[in-house]
Amino acid sequence: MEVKVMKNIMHANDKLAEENRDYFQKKRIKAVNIMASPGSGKTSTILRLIEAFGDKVNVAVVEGDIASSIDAEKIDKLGKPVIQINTGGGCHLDANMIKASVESLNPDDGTILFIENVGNLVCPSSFDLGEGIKMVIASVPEGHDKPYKYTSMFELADIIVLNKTDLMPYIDFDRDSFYKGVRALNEKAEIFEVSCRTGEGVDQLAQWFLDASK
Ligand SMILES: Nc1nc2c(ncn2[C@@H]2O[C@H](COP(=O)(O)OP(=O)(O)OP(=O)(O)O)[C@@H](O)[C@H]2O)c(=O)[nH]1
Ligand SMILES: [Mg+2]
Repeated sequence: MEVKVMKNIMHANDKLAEENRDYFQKKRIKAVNIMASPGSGKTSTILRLIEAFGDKVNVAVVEGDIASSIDAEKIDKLGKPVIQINTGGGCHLDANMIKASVESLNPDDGTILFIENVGNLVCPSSFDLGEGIKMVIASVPEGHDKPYKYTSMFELADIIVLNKTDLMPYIDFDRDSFYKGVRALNEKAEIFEVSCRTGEGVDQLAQWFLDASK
């Protein structure tokens, strides 16, 4: 019985995700589902990318958190359209939440829509939002073993960002092991190393998004 209920939930979500995907395609909106641990640098990466894009592309943001509007306020300060979703305990966003957010944001054609999912490396990977790009952010202080432990995240990613590279000298992070773990699951994902603190690597990441949104 329990399994049946879960299947129904997933079916309903997938149906709405398909509707979102159609809408994004019609409007040439690049929706980016950003998945990562709490504190890995999801919001920092969005802020850096907005800065790097300048006026080259329209950006809108959906912020997902269990509580608070802290992240949305940071985006708002840069003058970009943003909606904060509070899941009230839920560990992931779903397609219905994105549908409602997009109806309210009404992004222009060609917008890059960043969707910051709730911080964790498990639940968000199971829920299709209708996005065109899945971005996973890992950060140096989390350790190089994350791809070995949280496989589905890394398996599904179109793009992987390794953030906080400025901390590399202080952390026992084995870069080769990290890459090996990622590549065992996912041969195709683009991997970028960045530091949102120093800005290193951000321009290359921004260019990837500009190319992807053409
Ligand atoms: N040293 C260093 N700190 C960083 C970097 N990127 C982000 N931080 C810091 O890491 C902390 C968390 O960054 P956020 O961008 O808020 O992380 P998040 O993934 O959005 O966090 P949640 O929304 O709470 O899940 C902040 O104190 C940032 O200043 C980086 O490249 N280097
Ligand atoms: Mg955040």
